[in-house]
Amino acid sequence: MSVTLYKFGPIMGLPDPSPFCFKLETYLRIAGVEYTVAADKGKKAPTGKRPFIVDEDGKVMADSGLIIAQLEAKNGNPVDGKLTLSERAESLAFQRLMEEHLYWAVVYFRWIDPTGIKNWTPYLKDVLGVPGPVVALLKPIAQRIVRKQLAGHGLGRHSPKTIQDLAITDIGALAHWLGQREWGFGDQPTIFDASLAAHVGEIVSQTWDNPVTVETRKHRNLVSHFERMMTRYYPELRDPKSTSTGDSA
Ligand SMILES: N[C@@H](CCC(=O)N[C@@H](CS)C(=O)NCC(=O)O)C(=O)O
Repeated sequence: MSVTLYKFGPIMGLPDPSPFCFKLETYLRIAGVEYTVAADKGKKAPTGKRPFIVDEDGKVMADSGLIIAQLEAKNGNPVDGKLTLSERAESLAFQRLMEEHLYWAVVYFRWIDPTGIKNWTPYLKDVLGVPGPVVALLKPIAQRIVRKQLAGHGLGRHSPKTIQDLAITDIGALAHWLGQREWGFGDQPTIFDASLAAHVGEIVSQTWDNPVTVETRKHRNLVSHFERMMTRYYPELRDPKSTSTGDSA
């Protein structure tokens, strides 16, 4: 089985600026699902969000979590199959923490925080897949949309300091829970690890600092986990001479 993956594209030493694209691609690599990254950047996602995939039968699937659930079911649960129901519940709860809460703080610090948007702007050409002059037109529109999304979520109604503190609290909980374990559950990475590496990676690989990046980098266990995942699943990004894209462990 081979699928076509629609994502944004590599940036800041990461496979993608979106933690959802990063998580899904990592899952594909953990599970050994063959995939190609779509060259066509313009194709619209059914939900309007990336990632999405098209399978061999032309079936379009959207949302990283739903795609992973479908691929897991189809292939006999190769990645999370060994987890107990209680472990799956923990994994899900932490993914929700990262994806439905921590993620939005990162969005705030990229798109709205004045230092963030200043440093984020040079990447927009690649992220949005448009020429430089179009970025100038799209940036205020994108910022307006993001502001609305943050207000709708609720996080954006807080002060920058509160958003920062909430994000740091999430990171602290993740760090405390992971402790000195190599992986979230057992002796192999699972979907939880794909999600953790993606969210921590987006923060610690950011090319500019803010209190959230600074505090996150202090959690050496989270940084080491991210680096372990990168070394194992993205050797080509760690060592540009390597061309492998699979599990190199
Ligand atoms: N729950 C979705 C979230 C995907 C998502 O939020 N993608 C963002 C990038 S990080 C996106 O495509 N945003 C474009 C937009 O909102 O217009 C998933 O897990 O795939």
